[in-house]
Amino acid sequence: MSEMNENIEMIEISKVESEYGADEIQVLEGLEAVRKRPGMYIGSTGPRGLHHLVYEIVDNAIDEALAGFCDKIDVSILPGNIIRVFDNGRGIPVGINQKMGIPAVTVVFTVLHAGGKFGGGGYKVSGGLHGVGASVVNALSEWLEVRVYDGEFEYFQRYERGDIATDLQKIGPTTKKGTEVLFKADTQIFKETDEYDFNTLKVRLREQAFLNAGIHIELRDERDAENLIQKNFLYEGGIRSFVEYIHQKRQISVVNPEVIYFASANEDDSAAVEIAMQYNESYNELLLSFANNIHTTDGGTHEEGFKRALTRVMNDYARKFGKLKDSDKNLSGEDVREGLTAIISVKLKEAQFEGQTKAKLGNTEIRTMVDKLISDKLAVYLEENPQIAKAIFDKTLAAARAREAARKARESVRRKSALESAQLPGKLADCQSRDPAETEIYIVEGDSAGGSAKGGRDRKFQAILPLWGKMLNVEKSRIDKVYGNDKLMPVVTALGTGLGDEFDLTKLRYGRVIIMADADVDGSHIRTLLLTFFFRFMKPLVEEGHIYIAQPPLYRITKNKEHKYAYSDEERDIILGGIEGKTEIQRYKGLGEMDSEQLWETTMNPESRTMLRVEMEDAEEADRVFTILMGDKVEPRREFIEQNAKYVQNLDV
Ligand code: TTJ
Repeated sequence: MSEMNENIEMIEISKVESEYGADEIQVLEGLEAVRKRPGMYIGSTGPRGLHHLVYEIVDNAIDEALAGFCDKIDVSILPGNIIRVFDNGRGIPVGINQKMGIPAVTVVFTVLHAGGKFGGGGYKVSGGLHGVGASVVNALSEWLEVRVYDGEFEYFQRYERGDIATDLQKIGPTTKKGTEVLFKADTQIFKETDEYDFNTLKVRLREQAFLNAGIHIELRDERDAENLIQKNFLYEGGIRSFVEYIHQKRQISVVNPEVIYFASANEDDSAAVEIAMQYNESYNELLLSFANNIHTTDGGTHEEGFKRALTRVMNDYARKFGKLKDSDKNLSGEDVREGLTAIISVKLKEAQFEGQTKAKLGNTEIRTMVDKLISDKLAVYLEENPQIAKAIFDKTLAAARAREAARKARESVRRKSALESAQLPGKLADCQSRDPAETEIYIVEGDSAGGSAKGGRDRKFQAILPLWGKMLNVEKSRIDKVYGNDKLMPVVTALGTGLGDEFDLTKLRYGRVIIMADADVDGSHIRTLLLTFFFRFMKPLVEEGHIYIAQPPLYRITKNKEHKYAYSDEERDIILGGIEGKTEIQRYKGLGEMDSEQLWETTMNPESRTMLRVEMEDAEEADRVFTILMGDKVEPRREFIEQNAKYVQNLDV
């Protein structure tokens, strides 16, 4: 202990104090901008922005791992929602940065847009380029502490709301190596919440571990001392493991047993491409693309190159080996991607992100590079593995035939509806207004509930469509089945948008589409069916927040002919606790038990009702959820129900 104390010395910065003071003013101005307009730097000050802080810091540690100097990253949520990130790399340099005249580590945390690239090293390709940097996190933290261990000494500095609170201190000798950052998000900025969601961090860090093969990321939730949670992610297989994981998680059988994997780098190592792909028995395509470890949700040149080359290689092969006859049409892009899960990960020096959300890759050289990789390698792979090629082509050719059948079905429906002059379904009780800004349609299961809804609605803006007919499990169906389905077609006609490739949101006849079903197993089934259907074939409806779930009450509590309604067991108990004397409790088993007036009052009147808006935080996650919901396995369905609250957010409309 005493030995340690002798070694503690303050870093001498008095010499540069005056210069430093001048720099400081500049620095403060820089970070003030972040605090003034946090949204510009982290997107939002809601939960998303809050979690972004963690990603931003972790990105720096991943950079160090990509540079080859670190193989373990620890991320912990500590009590009080303090985040700790540690990497066992070289440690952020503590020497005086020539340009700024202050320690490099201080520059990293106090100068806007300073990356982690100081002095030698220089990464070939680096992630984190999208990052807005550690200084932004610092600016938006009530406090942030950094500890650097360079194998000889430990250093420490603390900041408060971006300001230097303690100058860089040399704490004492150490044999440890690495960088540790602790920070507490500032509740003056994150007014909505400062609480981290373990699952959100888990999903993101797992993804990063898949994208960076061999990096060990450990996530711990230490907020509840009695219930410590820990997850470890380390995938030697990288994105191959990612594809395997997706199929395992969704419990879909695969067509080619081994994930197909190709990789290449260009000559000067300024760009690298990796692709992992595997076909499965479903009809869904899942293409995930990343540039510098950033999920490019809007695709871009890497996806374009992949799709173009895949379609070409598959057609060339099909022609060469007689899978297609001369008279057959070419396979379409959709055909060759049906049931395909593919991950494309590119890393490049100067990634250009385009579009409104900056989630689309723009570098044109990447299109060529990905195209070439697939052209070179996939053709060879298929020729060398004829068994696998056969399994894949059986599937692809079936997809092509089904698409042709769907086209015919669609045309026949069109012809019919042209004859019937696009008649609305007979059972639809339409509303008077034609303005989607105010109209809503209730899709109601069951004829008696439909009757009550028709009687109780405000016909000016509320339309009612009772559902009847046979259930179709859309998860297991292609679009051609939908055209012939007597339960779903009235929904399609009533909404007016068309579906699939032809979906047109501007034709939507009602601004709110409200699913109203019983709070029992059958009701839950119809809700799931409709949600899956909307997700699969009318995705923008979900994305743009047009889908709602009505919330009918579970109980009616009566005292002296006065009624109160409870929408949960909890609410029932609260109401009962506040009433003295004799009460009568009715448990509603179905919507049909309510008369028109009750249904209006409890569930349909915008003044008094509560509805859930279906949110699609993340299409990919939602897709997974829907797949699991409609699968046959019981376990993942239970898991979904436990997490359900995440996707459906409470909303008073
Ligand atoms: C830069 O080049 C010289 C050796 O150190 C390199 C560096 O900056 N490494 C580094 C930074 N490792 N870890 C970080 C880092 C880790 C965390 C958790 C947070 C931040 C901002 C940086």
